[in-house]
Amino acid sequence: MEKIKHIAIIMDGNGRWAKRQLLPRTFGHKKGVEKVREIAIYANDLGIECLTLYAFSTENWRRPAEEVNYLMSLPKIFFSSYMKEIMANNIKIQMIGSLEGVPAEARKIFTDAIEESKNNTGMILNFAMNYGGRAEIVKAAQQYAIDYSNGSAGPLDEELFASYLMTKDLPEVDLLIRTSHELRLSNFLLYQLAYSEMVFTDTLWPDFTTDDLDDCIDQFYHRGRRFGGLNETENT
Ligand code: V0D
Repeated sequence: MEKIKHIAIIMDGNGRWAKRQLLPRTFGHKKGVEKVREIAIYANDLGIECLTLYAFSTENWRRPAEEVNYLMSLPKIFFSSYMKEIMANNIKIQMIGSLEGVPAEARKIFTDAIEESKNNTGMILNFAMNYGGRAEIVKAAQQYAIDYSNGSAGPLDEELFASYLMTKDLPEVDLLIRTSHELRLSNFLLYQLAYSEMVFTDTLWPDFTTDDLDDCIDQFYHRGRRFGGLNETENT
């Protein structure tokens, strides 16, 4: 079985976790940030090439202003607490989606972290920020149409189309994990998840541990991925 290169996680359940402890939702997000550190360091130690985290969706803007403001303060909390450790672990920060609408301070913290870590050669810690899968596909189609009409692109196939996506330089997503028992994709990585294994766990993101990540990875290796073809035990 081929090695896992790319894991994507929808980090759901921070609000629910806080509610259960009768704490404000922001406490759940704060705890969620600590989990980003723990899981990223661990995934890098495992030799995972890329970890994509769905941090903030285009739909999250509709939450109460107070919560959105708090979410916008998280990059500062995260990078001021952990950037040293990220650098010491040779982790490279990247993002997909857009920083449009993000307050200037948060945007700068993010772009500085990307710049500072750009020569690191360990795991890519890729934040999906303001990301929407349909918007990504539409944008790719628009850009291809422009390139085709001015002669700079040839006929379209799957590989060429993938080169118009924001994940163009990343390995295929092998495993998608969604925490907090929501069984939806919520407009995340629609094109990229075509052949991914998916693990949905009841664990809330602030409770998610390195053991839970091991469990998800075990599930991946215990499912024979067939890409629609036949595997070794099913070839008669
Ligand atoms: C903690 C899921 C938004 C659980 C959601 C970098 C993990 C909340 C952002 C964010 C985090 C805001 C502005 C920006 C980039 C990202 C974010 C982190 C964690 C750590 F420019 N939510 N969020 N960033 N969490």
